[in-house]
Formats: sequence, structure tokens, C-alpha cells
Amino acid sequence: MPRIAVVPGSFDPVTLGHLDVIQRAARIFDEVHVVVTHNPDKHAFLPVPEREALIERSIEEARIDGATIRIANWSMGLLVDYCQQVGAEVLVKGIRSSTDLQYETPMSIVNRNLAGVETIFMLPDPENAHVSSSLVRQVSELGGDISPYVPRAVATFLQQR
Ligand code: COD
Repeated sequence: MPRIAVVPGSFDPVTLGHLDVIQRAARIFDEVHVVVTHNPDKHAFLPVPEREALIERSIEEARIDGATIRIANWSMGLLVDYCQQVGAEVLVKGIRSSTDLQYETPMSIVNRNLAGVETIFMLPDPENAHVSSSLVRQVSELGGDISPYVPRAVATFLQQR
């Protein structure tokens, strides 16, 4: 049986911090599903299909070895329903700060109670620990250089936008 993990997020847009977590998950699991979900607490910047396309290009660019990587989106309900649908037993999330941990801890317990899906928390590479999609959006909208924070495909896309 392949070991399948889901790396969920808004990925609005995907950053080098996200890519680091995806890369590291790919070294541990046979199959990694990068799943774009709708976060009702956040105002959307890019449409979901554009986010998926940027993830795909960024993963190609990074030449990630190891796992088969699939990109999907999920807005039909609980994230654990997606996990059950594809046979994933693990969610992988990045924890940059105590705020991330506070936000993620109750969700991880509820997801385990709902469906037996475990959550693995990964600490970011210190180089990317300060990177977030909201920072990228802000710098981009104010005309700054986002290339230190995002894959090349994202920098090119946002510069042309
Ligand atoms: N380094 C490492 N990790 C990072 C970095 C970085 N620089 N930046 C972001 N991350 C991590 C985040 O901590 C998060 O784990 C993930 O990457 C995605 O981040 P975002 O910002 O793209 O996405 P969020 O935070 O908007 O996504 C939140 C989820 C959609 C993952 C969350 O809301 C969720 O799990 N929803 C499921 C809904 C559900 O089923 N609820 C019911 C059960 S509680």
C-alpha cells in the first residue's frame, strides 16, 4: 500500500516556504497530494485554477524527486473527506510560530477524531520561516521584489499580472 500524505493550504500564492514543506514530505511519503482549499477566514487573491497552475509549474521547476505529486482542490466539505477519498492517512502542515501551532492544534485533534487522520507538523527551514502568502501579496501589490520568497514561476506570473 502506498503511503499517501496531503499537504493542504490556500497557496495564494505558493511560496518557497510551502515548496520546502512539499519537498520534505515527498522524501517521506510515496504519494503527496497538494490540495488547494478555500479558507473562509481569508480573502482570495488568485482564482483557485491559477493557484493550482502555479503550484504545478513550481514543482516542475524544483524537480522534486521521490514521491508522486498530485495537485488538487477541495471545497466540497471536510478536508478529511478528501483524505478518505484518496486513501491518505496523514496531513502535513508547516509550523512557523506559536500562532500557527495554536491554530493547527485543535484542527489536528478534530481531524484525528473525525477520521483517524494524523497530522505531522514540520518546522520550516529558518530561511523561509518569515515567508507567508500574505507577505508576498502585500509586497507584490506595492510593487516590491518578491523573488526571494517565491518560486520563479510565481515571481514571473505576478510581475506580468
Ligand atoms: N514555511 C513552512 N510552512 C508554511 C510556510 C512557511 N514559510 N508558509 C505557510 N506554511 C504552512 C502553513 O502553516 C500551513 O500549514 C500551510 O503551509 C498552508 O498555508 P496557507 O497560508 O497557504 O494556507 P492556510 O493557512 O490558509 O490553510 C489552512 C488550511 C486550509 C490548511 C486549514 O484551514 C485546514 O486544514 N482546513 C480544513 C478545513 C476542515 O476540514 N475543517 C474541519 C476540521 S477542523
